[in-house]
Amino acid sequence: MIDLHYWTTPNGHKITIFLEETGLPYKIIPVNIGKGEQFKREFLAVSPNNRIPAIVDHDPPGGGTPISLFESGAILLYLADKTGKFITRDPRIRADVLQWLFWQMGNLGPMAGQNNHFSNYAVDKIPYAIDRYRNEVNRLYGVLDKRLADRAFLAGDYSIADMASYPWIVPYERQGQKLEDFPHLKRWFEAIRARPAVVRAYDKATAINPNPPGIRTAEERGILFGQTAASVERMATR
Ligand SMILES: N[C@@H](CCC(=O)N[C@@H](CS)C(=O)NCC(=O)O)C(=O)O
Repeated sequence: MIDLHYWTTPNGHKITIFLEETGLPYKIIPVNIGKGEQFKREFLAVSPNNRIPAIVDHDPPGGGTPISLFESGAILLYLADKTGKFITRDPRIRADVLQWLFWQMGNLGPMAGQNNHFSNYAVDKIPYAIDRYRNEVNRLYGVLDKRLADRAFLAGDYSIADMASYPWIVPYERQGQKLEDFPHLKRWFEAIRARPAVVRAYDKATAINPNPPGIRTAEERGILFGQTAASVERMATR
């Protein structure tokens, strides 16, 4: 059994998609980041970066004590290696999967996160910051579109590289992007969206948090934005 410390955000969806695709038994432990649950001591013990997702695998390969992991890319890679699914041993294709997985972790995720912050959450609408991140996300969507022009998936067959990027394309409207501008990305997006496991993963999210992402309340803003090194000490009392 895998414990999945999860909230209903793109980085959380990556892992529910994988788990639904493979059928590995798992239990969701909701971590409502708008309420500050990412600062609970028991969560920080598995995720010292106070971010979801994180897992605890109670049945790790080779047995022994449970393995806990944070960082969605590391989790996807661990689970793919554990199951032998959605990654290959073929060294060339494996290298391709890894570079597109790390590309998502280092580029698409962080830039789309900042884009969402400055375009949607920030009270002060700063044109320079909005343009900077919207343009960068536009560039990254273009990189994906080119990559997908002559192949069905990012690296070989459908893999953890696709599972990592897909949830960051779902909110394309909030990202200020038009899928029509990226026909290959659009075809890939629609193919993944139609997968039954992906539908199940997003249905789970809606069941846990029926409120779609929108405006953050003043209390949520206080918890989520403006965190410093002192925040963990201050908040980790719950
Ligand atoms: N690089 C990390 C990023 C995780 C991350 O940013 N998680 C967000 C939700 S998508 C979070 O937990 N935020 C809580 C907070 O900002 O306090 C990963 O991919 O796992």
